Amino acid sequence: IGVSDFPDAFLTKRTASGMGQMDDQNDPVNMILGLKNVRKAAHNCAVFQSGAKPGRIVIPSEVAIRETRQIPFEVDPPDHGGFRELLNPWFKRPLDEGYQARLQAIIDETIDSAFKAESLDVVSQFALPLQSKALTLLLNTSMDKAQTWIDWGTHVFRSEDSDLDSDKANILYDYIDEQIENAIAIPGDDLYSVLLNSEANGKKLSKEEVKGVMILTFAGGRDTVINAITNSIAYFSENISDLKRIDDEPEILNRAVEELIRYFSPLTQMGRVATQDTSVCEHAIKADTRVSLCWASANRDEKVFKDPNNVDFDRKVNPHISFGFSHHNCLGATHARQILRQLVLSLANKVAQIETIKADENIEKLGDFSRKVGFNSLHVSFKSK
Ligand code: HEM
Ligand code: EMZ
Repeated sequence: IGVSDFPDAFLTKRTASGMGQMDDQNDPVNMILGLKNVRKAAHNCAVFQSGAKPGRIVIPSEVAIRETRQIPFEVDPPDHGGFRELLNPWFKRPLDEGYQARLQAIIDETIDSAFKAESLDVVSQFALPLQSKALTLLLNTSMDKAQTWIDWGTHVFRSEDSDLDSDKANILYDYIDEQIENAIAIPGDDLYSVLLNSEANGKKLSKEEVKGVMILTFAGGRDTVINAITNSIAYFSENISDLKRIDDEPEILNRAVEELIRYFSPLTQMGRVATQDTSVCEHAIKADTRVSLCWASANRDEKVFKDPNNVDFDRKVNPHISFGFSHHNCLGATHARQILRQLVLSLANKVAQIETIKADENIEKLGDFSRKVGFNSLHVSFKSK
């Protein structure tokens, strides 16, 4: 199959019963596969909670390697709302002109160095550095911090050898502790300092709470963004006419990016813990067991999307839930969308051709399901116009 194909792993189960099952570290997960039911469960946070034990709603569960609660991700309403109120304005900064100009400089530099190389691995030499440099804007820290983050590799909790790498996770925790101490000693205008001097729900944030926000900011926006960038480049390598079309009709840019994000669904699923016996799709769910909201399956739901397996930049109505739905919808979506919009437009302006040389697909094993989520490496050669 071509590098730009991202098959729907959930079709059979979704159409047969609307539910799937997988085991994760001897803790079963009932996967909700249809869009309507995923939305309903995401909205019903009293029955399907996020604030169980830290790490339990992640699949694979991170209970064994993480004690710090990620904020606002592992907090339920009403406290969740107080944290969002504090964080929302900061995470909307990508809409500022100055932010976009600085992001453009990072993107231009990344594309120009790709033209200079005869070939390169998009994951490690394009998407990872771009994601890390762009993150300095979101945190409002200096650009020289990016190199440390690039050296951590694609995922901060997973490595080549292990899905749950506590040594790797500890590097991130220690780094954040150190940055928090620095911000206490010499306060600045970065996210650490701002959070250390803020209140949510009527209380000053503790160091542990600031750490919880920062772990999430590093972890949540990392492999998701890297996969979205890499997969878009894989797509355009086999569909260069779609890139030309964006150059000719830039007014379709935002619609095109939403369609790519729907099609790739960079975050496959996220869990919840049932607070009581309940049911989904006539399927019994026991109290204190996990369900998953399977965004990737919902985004191919044939009841909602016509020809769901086609990338269609003319799709006018596109209610995808790649960034989640309801209370916990993605706080980093403004930043992620801004990177993808500016990147895709710049590629459309500058690139004549992208030739794929070698691809190593990243296949997630989810019980009986196998899902292509991105690439471990993707070697390409860029030709400029
Ligand atoms: C939440 C996807 C990029 C930070 C979520 C959720 C999804 C998601 C599906 C909902 C989780 C749930 O309901 O349990 C994505 C995708 C991204 C992306 C597909 C890239 C294409 C980012 C970035 C950041 C970020 C760049 C920040 C650096 C967060 C945070 C939450 C979240 C903080 C939790 C919000 C809350 O609990 O209120 N994301 N994300 N994400 N994401 Fe993202
Ligand atoms: C968690 C998660 C957040 C988790 C919205 O998603 O992203 C995963 O990649 C991390 O492993 O800890 O931050």
